[in-house]
Amino acid sequence: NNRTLLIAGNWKMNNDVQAAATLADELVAALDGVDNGVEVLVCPPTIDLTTVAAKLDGSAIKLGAQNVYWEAAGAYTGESSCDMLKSAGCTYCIIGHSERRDYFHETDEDQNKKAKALVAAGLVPVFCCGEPLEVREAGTYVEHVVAQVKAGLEGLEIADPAQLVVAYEPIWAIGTGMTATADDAQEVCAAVREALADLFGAELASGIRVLYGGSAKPGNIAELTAKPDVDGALVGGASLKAADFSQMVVKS
Ligand code: G2H
Repeated sequence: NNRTLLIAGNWKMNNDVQAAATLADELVAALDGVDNGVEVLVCPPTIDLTTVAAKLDGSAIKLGAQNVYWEAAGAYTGESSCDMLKSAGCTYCIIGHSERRDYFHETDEDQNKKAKALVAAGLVPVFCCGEPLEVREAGTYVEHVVAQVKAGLEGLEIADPAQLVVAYEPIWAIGTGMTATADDAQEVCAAVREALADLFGAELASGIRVLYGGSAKPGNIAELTAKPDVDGALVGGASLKAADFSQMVVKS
């Protein structure tokens, strides 16, 4: 396929401003001279964005946020708008992470509004989906994930496959050390691509990156990205160490 692999780091709620600056410096140094065609993205906490943006200036590493609110401005205490993220240097934004859905009660409808606002602002959503353990065990995980993709992305208007990224993250594999096998990842990533074809047409769907997330690390990234429908990874724990994260870029 012609899709550019994407290795995306999701720092979650880790690293204060000083620690973020240090990690960004380390990443720039570790990836200096690495040019294997893999796109690299880091998504720090909102409070760290401008500091990390300054550190990444001049490098090929892209910057993304972990959350956004869909309104343009106003009385929404604690939130950040698409234009604010853009002004801080972001080109991507994670939405619909299972931690946001579980701990902050975000719905598919919320993700749909966020995705539309991001695309309208020229930012690329990294739309997360994935099933909990009980759904995996019940065997209905493909239907579960396809339903999330359709509800979250219906009515989104894109003209170029680079305007959207989807990350399949089985919840039972997140931060648990339990990675889905590469074949598990491939099965659901292929189903996600079929759902994208239903939404956007086969041609656009064939160009949209579908990532795997959930305990991705240097030791399993090559096997994952070797699969035809796995176009990279959304990396949590292993993105917090520059040596591990840069290894994942090199091995992809
Ligand atoms: C899944 C992933 C990053 P981890 O949440 O989004 O985290 O790699 O720590 O499982």
